[in-house]
Amino acid sequence: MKTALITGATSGIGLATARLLSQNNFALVLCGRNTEKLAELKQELSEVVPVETLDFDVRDQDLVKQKIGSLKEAPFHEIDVLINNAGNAHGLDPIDKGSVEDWDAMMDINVKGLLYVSHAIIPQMRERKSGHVINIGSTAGKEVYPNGNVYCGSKHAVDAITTGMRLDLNPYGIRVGAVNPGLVETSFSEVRFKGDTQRAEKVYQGYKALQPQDVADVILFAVTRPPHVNIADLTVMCTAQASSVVLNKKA
Ligand code: 8X3
Repeated sequence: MKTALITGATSGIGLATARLLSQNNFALVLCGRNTEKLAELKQELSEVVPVETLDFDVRDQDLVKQKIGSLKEAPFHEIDVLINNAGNAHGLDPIDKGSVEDWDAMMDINVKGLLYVSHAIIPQMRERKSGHVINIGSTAGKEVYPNGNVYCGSKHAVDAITTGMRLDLNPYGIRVGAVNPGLVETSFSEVRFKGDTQRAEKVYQGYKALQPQDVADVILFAVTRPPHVNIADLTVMCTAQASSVVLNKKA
């Protein structure tokens, strides 16, 4: 049985991935900020596989280190698969009108948070000369769209960091890849628009967006390939979407 650690496991893509991996015999370390949801999830999924939960904000470097360092018992002490999923968007404003707090949040969570978690786990993978890291990027990491500025910047950083990780960890036989989703119907837009539910709902109206389960299917595929196969970079969009800026709402 392999052990997977998932950040941002209490909602959206992370939650769907946790459920799907539990059905596919992965022991799970589920990480998030919402302790209540983590507890519920532990109760639900530990009926199927061993589950441990860690509550931390990926922005808190010391806490990340401490919580991940507390995983001492089998099967949680060796992380075979790290899924760096925690991330979000704050605001959708032109660069001259953006808020510095929003920029900080996106860079701190999407970029630095991913690095803190990776920093806490990669050494054990290197020591064992095995492991698999999946970073959840975005189509926004491939293409910049109007008003996406800093969010797209953070996801472009994830894209570059994924390549960097793959290069640097190659000597140790550690697989590194990215899954880059386009529009996925989650609380993503509600967070981006700070609880403006109407504006958030509009993002997904008039076409069929990807569902979290669709992305979880892709992640499962990536983490269940034979040892000599590494899905290095995979972009997934809904059929209605041709790029970050071309969306056929009638499709
Ligand atoms: C989420 C997709 O198009 O809102 O990363 O940037 S998009």
